[in-house]
Amino acid sequence: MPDYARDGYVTAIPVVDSQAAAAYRAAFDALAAREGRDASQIGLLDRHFTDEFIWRLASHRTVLDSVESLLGPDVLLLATHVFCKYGEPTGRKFVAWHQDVTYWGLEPPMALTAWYAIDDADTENGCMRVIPGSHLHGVLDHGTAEAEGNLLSINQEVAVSTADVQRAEDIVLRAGHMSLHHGQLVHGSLPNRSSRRRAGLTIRYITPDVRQTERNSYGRGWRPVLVRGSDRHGHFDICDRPFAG
Ligand SMILES: O=C(O)CCC(=O)C(=O)O
Repeated sequence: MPDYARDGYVTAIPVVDSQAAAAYRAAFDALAAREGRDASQIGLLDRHFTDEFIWRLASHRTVLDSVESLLGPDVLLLATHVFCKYGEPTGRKFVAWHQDVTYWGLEPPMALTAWYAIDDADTENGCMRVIPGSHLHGVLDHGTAEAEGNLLSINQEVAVSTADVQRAEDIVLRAGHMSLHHGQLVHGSLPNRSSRRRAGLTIRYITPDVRQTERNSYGRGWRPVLVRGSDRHGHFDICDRPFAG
């Protein structure tokens, strides 16, 4: 079983039961139908401010309890972002090997991502894969991906040895479950070779001692929301909780 401190991730954490998972999936189906296929792949950024079901997941007690057990009592929701790969046997969309925090402009460069499975995610439909222990080497230099179809914001990619690729772990998740990974863990995902969609909601968290010293890879400042404890640092203009409860 992976250990967060040693491996940089934990996985197969149940968040909601299958009925609630189906309801969240239906809410995403409706959002994706409204936004269209292209936007739904990687364009749904920070929709917790406008789409209540995303806020409900990002502030879900079970998610936050797990996050708090790793980050401590004070937690800021930094961002949410859907990664959706539609099932197409010849599809090329993939996520190149990378670390989350490299281009986020944070100091210290520390964050944690919860990856909530909207759909079942498995090897065939391009689940996330991680290189255990790779978070222990600090922030790594990234280059540019050569292969076409990288879903990352600035086409970044970190070089990874064959030996590391061979020991990568697939994060197979049932809808309604989540994994958590360290912001410096090297991870990515292969194209979806199935006929099934693979959508996941990434939910990014930081602690309030972290500050933003540069713009992020979207050329903006972050808009954090306090979701646990208190902010005694005041590094950010904290946004209001977008929905009651
Ligand atoms: O959903 C994926 O395939 C990759 C997710 C990811 O790269 C991330 O959480 O930063």
